[in-house]
Amino acid sequence: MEMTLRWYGSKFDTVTLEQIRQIPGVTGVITTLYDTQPGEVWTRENIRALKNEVEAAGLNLSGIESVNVHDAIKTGAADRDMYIDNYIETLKNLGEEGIHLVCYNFMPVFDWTRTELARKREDGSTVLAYTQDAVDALDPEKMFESIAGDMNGTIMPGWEPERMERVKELFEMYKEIDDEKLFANLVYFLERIMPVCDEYDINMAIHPDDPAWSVFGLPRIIINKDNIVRLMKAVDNRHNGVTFCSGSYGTNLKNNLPEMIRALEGRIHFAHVRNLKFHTPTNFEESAHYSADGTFDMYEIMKALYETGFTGPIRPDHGRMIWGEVAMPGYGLYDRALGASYLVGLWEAIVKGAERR
Ligand code: DNO
Repeated sequence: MEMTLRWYGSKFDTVTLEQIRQIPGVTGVITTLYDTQPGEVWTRENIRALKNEVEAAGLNLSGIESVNVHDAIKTGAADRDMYIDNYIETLKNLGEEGIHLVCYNFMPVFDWTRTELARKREDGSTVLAYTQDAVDALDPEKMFESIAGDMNGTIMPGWEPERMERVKELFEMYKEIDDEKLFANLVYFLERIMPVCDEYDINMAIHPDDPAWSVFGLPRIIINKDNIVRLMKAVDNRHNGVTFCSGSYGTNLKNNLPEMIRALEGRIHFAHVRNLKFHTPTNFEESAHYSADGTFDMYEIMKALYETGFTGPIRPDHGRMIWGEVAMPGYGLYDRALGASYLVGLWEAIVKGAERR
């Protein structure tokens, strides 16, 4: 396991590489080329520049989150092969530059969805939160405005203004797409990219849908054990793998997280580990990472990763906003640093406990 933090690049992040390097146990960052649009080919020069910048700060570039998948691929449009060719070119360039982990998602229109970005908790911290009632009351086209007001002047991945300007058009594109078609389009995409992943040893790691159910009537497929195991079998190649995100799969309380980790043994290449606090099954907020602050048993999650031989990067995920920090909601320094330290501590205890037995 390698502990990492997500970093948005010097142009977009309030957190610096120098700060990240000072978090005990954190040796790498997960990042992306934030200036690119889905469908564009990433050049080797740009990839190398990013890598050099990270390495000059004494950190590893441990993986990319995300190389986003163009909607033409997700909807299986007539021009999808051209976009898949571009994706393959990007993977090849990443491979040539020595990068072996790519996180992506296959969510239609909206990436992760929250209804509040600054819900106040009892201790005065603020957190991202979700209530189904708020989603049900909202016109999807207004979703962006409702999110944008709370972004603290930052641009949040998945909620880029260029993308949100096209919401109407995007909904139109997905009109005929149901879960089965989306699944078939995902399999088609994976089958086409596997040869380049095999050649360059690139682990593809699909991020689950967040929340793990359909929003605004859109299809959502990466939501539970059965579906993700089905995907692993449909394209049965180790390079077709998973980003295990406890906070996303965990939105559905029916998902047993340690059990899912065990069912995905050997296919989890990347883990996002965070906790949620539920008020009702469809009203939850993102708590501190610490088990007792939320609903999940973080020890059991880390132990399942350890026991299944997980060796990839882990990152703490969305943190609370604490100590007066102003940053991208969920992506400040302080609470993610606390989360990373806590997870590193759990891991040390698990490893030593196992070694002494
Ligand atoms: C939210 C993130 C997601 C994730 C993408 C992966 O904070 O977990 O935006 O990065 O869905 O492609």
